[in-house]
Amino acid sequence: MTRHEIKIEGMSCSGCVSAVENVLKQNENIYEVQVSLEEGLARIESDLDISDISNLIKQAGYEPKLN
Ligand SMILES: [Cu+2]
Repeated sequence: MTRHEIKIEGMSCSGCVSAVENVLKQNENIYEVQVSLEEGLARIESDLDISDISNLIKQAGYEPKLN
C-alpha cells in the first residue's frame, strides 16, 4: 500500500469534493481518501498506480496534476 498526494484542478465546492471522494471510495483497491477543497489536493492510500488513480479522478470530471 502506498500513500499518494495528488493535486486536482477544477474543484470549486463541497459537491466537487464529494464527487471525487465517491468515485475513489468505490474502488476496492483504494483504502483511504481525504480530499481538501482548500488545498485542491487528494490524499489517498491505495495499491493502485498513480496513473490508475488519475484516470478515476478524470472519470469524476476533474483534472489531476502530476508533477
Ligand atoms: Cu462543485
